[in-house]
Amino acid sequence: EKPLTATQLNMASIKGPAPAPTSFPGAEKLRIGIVHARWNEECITPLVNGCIKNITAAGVKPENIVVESVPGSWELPFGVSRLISASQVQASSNVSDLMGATSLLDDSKPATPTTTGAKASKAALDAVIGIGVLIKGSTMHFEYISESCCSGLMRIGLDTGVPVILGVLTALTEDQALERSGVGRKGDKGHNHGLDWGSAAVEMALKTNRWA
Ligand code: DLZ
Repeated sequence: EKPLTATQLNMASIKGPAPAPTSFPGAEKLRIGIVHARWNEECITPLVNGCIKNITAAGVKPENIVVESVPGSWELPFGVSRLISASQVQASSNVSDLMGATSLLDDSKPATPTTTGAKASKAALDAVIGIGVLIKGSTMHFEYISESCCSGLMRIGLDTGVPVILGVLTALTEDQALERSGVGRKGDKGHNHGLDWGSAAVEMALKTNRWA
């Protein structure tokens, strides 16, 4: 029997993950970090929101999603690395001042402590997503930043044992980036890859805890 074609399956492309698990028992105990670059904000905002949508849909509490920003994708590995180690230090102390999801894309607000005091320590982050959008220009910047950023994020995951999700679009054109952010152009919104990154973070966090 012949397999169904992509058209018969009503899919525009064969690319992308097969459906993620639909139930995530234990997700309510997880803490997930998101570090996003601010370059190409038209794509960054829906990508971050897509992540948050699927992380909370999986059962993670909104107050357990920490969102921080860095200037550009070059700074993502540093930001992710520091966020992981800060969360681990805070988990072993009694102060917690990592910002909650309400700080999304609003660096004008000071970092307000979510909780303070003797019982305030929070669990360390179980997974972190690094989100950036790189769009090829006319110089070699794109190649250098893409390679360094992706290999840096991979290294942090392997070195720390905390899953790091690659939420970096390396697009050759603006249209490619918009399509992959669920924004699109000319009526076709494409697909928001942030949704997949959110699910991947929860899945990997749960599996890492199980494999500990
Ligand atoms: C400089 C730069 C350029 C040209 N393009 C992008 C981009 O498309 N996406 C992105 O996230 N960041 C870009 N940056 C900024 C660098 O990542 C970095 O923030 C600066 O070089 C400062 O270190």
